[in-house]
Formats: sequence, C-alpha cells, structure tokens
Amino acid sequence: MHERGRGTVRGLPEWDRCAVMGVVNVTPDSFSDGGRWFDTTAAVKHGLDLVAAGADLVDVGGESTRPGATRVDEDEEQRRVVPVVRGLASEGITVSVDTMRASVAARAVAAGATLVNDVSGGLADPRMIPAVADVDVPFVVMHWRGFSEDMNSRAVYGDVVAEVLAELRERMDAVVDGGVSAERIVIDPGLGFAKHAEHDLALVAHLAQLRTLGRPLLVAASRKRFLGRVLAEGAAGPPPARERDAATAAVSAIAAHEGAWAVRVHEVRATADAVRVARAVEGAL
Ligand code: PMM
Repeated sequence: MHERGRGTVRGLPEWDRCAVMGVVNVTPDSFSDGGRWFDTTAAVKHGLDLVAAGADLVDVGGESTRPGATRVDEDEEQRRVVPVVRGLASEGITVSVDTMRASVAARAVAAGATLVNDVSGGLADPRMIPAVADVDVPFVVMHWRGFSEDMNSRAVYGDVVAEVLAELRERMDAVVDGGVSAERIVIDPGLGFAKHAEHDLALVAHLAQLRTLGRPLLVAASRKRFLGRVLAEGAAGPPPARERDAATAAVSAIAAHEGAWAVRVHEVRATADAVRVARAVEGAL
C-alpha cells in the first residue's frame, strides 16, 4: 500500500500489508501475559508459535511496563532477553528487542535482533541513542512521559493528538541529531503510556494525523486497559487481559486500514486475519 504511504524501514523486510509483530514477554509480571513464557525454552517456542500463527516479526522484552511496575535489574533483564533473541534469530526470525536500556539493546543486536523497540524513545537511558546509532539498526520511537511507576499522573492533555504529535516530532529530531538515520525510525503513539482510555481512543481515531510525521507507524493496542474499558460498557466490569483479543484484532483492522506499518499483538492469529482483510479491502478500492 505504498500509494497510501505505509512506509518502509531501512534494514527490515518489506511487507505488502500492515506487518504483525508478535509479543514474547519474558517476565514474571507483564501486564497481559506475564509469567507464561518466563523460561528461555518456553519463550523461544512461544515465539516460533507466533510466527507459525502469522507473525512477521517477534518483539522480545524482559521488563514489564504495565502501569505501576517497578524496574527490573539490568543483569536480570539481559539474562531474560538475550538467549531468547538468539534462539529466535537463529531460526531466521526477524526479532525486535523491547528495552529501555542501551546495554540490553546492544547485546540483543549482537545476538541477532534487527530492531530496537524502546518505549521511552531514548529518554530513559542517555546511552540508548548513541548505542543504536553505533549498531545502525531500526529504532522504534514511542511517545512516553515517564516510567510506569507514576505515568498515570502524567496523563494530562489539552489536545492529546496535537501534544503526542509534537512530542513525537521532538523525539524524532533528538534521535536523528543523535546519529540515528531517519530512514531507520518507526513511530508509535504509546497507547496506555501516560494515557487514559479517552486519550488512547482519540489517538486510534486520528492515526492518519500521526502518519503526517512521515515515518512508518507501529500501533500496540493489544489487551490494553482502554479495550477493557470499552468492553466493560454494559458488562459487569472490564474482562481480564486475555479476553481482549477480539477487541485487539478490531483495532488491528482499523490500524491497518489507516496505514499503520505494523501492529504489536500478543495473540497473532486473529490479527493476521485482520491485516489480510484490510489489504484485500484496500486492493478493492
Ligand atoms: N506496550 C507495551 C510494551 N512494549 N512497545 C511499543 N513499541 N509500543 C507499546 O505500546 C508497547 C511496547 C506494554 O504492553 P505489554 O506489557 O502488554 O506487552
């Protein structure tokens, strides 16, 4: 869908539709699937299963960023992430590393990761941007206002879309000034990070505006609180995270239709179908 400008990322394969990024959280306490893949062998197998289900790339993370989470120790994060990255990369899978630490990013890249996904957009670790520039791999710049411990207090916006756009533009400039080539950048609105449900929904409603930043867009709505809030309407309360996959796939279809470059999801199958339906519909335009 080049005519709609999905965009390409130098150093990554080109897909003819919105790509599907499957999530492997190697954490005991992740927001939505924590504890299930907290072992190298199980985590690698889970990544392979995600690819078999239709994932184009796999995002491996060792630190939970759910609201209120405290930080994991650096050595522990490396121990969790690096062997899983190595195991998946050695199977020929395109692997992304989800980390806010330059040291973990560098080791994961040495182990075969080809994309660094930093939810802080390079803000959490001053060594991150130079490290990414040095290894010269693609970099996800997500909208972020602070660590998970107290991020909800930063969810204050006048115009969330305009502010996220402006803050992302600032981060993109800083990343490029730091030596990362612009063609390597992917942007991400950071759904659920210092955002309440109404902010997340407004961002999903205005993905086209984020596309004006001129870089490929990653959308990560999977199982997040705002979907719980949407599904809670008329029900007894929000369903647990693992019961939000159909809602996640609905966002995947919307995001793909709006020109997202990739969607990041825990349950791949339904989203793999959603992005294919979006491509077929675009093809019929
Ligand atoms: N969200 C989480 C983790 N990593 N990475 C990007 N680029 N964007 C996100 O929104 C994002 C992320 C938190 O979700 P999880 O704990 O359910 O994986």
